[in-house]
Amino acid sequence: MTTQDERQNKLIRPSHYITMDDIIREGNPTLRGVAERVALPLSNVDILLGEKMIQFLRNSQDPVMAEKLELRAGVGLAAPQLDISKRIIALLVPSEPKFDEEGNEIPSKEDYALNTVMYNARIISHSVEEAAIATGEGCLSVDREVPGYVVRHARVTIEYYDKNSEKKKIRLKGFHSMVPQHEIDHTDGIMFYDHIDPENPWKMREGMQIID
Ligand code: 4LI
Ligand code: NI
Repeated sequence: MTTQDERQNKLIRPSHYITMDDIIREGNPTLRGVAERVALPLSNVDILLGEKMIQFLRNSQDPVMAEKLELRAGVGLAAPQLDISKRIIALLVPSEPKFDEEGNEIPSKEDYALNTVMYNARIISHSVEEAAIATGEGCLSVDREVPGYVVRHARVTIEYYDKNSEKKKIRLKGFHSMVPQHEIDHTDGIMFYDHIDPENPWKMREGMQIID
C-alpha cells in the first residue's frame, strides 16, 4: 500500500523525471473521482509537483527528450493523471510558429502561448457558443483513438491560484480554451469522450465553432 503523499514525494524528488509510467490509464478509478482542492497558501510539495508537471510537458514536446524518455507529446496534464487526487493542472501550449516575408519559420524556442500551473482552477463564466477541435482530442491517459468532436465552451473565464498563491483570472478562446477545459475536467472525473455524441461523433451542432 502506498499513500498519495508517498506517491507525491516520489514524483517531486530532484532526480525524478515524470514519464508515461507515472501516468495512470483509463480504468483506474482515480480518473473518475472528484479531486480535492489544495490548501492555500500552497505547500512546497504542491508547488514542486506543479513544476514537475510543466517539466514533463516541456520534455514531451522536445524531440530529443521525448525519444529518450519515451514520452507522448501533450500540452496539458492534471494531477489525477499521476494518481494524485488534487486540483492541480499544468498547461504548456507552444505559440503558433511565425514566418518571415520569405515564408521561413522564425525560430522562437522558449515561446509559449500558455505556460502555467493552475491550482484550484474553476470556470467562473463561459460563452453560450460551443467549440470543438477539428481533429478531435487525445489524452495521455487514453491509449486508443476516440474519434469525434469533443463539444466544449468556445470561450471561458478561469479563476485560479498561481504558484505564488496569488488569485488570477484569465479569459481564453480557441485551442487555448480547450486545453484547460480538458484538464479541469480531469479534476472532476470527466474524460474527453464524455463530450462526444455516441450516436454521431462528427455531428455538426448549430453554431458550433470548429478549431483548426
Ligand atoms: C508534438 C510535439 C491532430 C490530431 C491534431 C506534438 C509538440 C489530434 C490535434 C505536439 C489533435 C506538440 C493535441 C490535444 C489534440 C487528436 C493534450 C500535438 C501535443 C497536438 C498536443 C489536451 C486535447 C491536449 C490538435 C484524435 C495529450 N493535444 N492534439 N488534442 N502536440 N496535441 N489535447 N488533438 N486526434 N492531449 O488528438 O495534451 S486538450 Cl505540442
Ligand atoms: Ni487528458
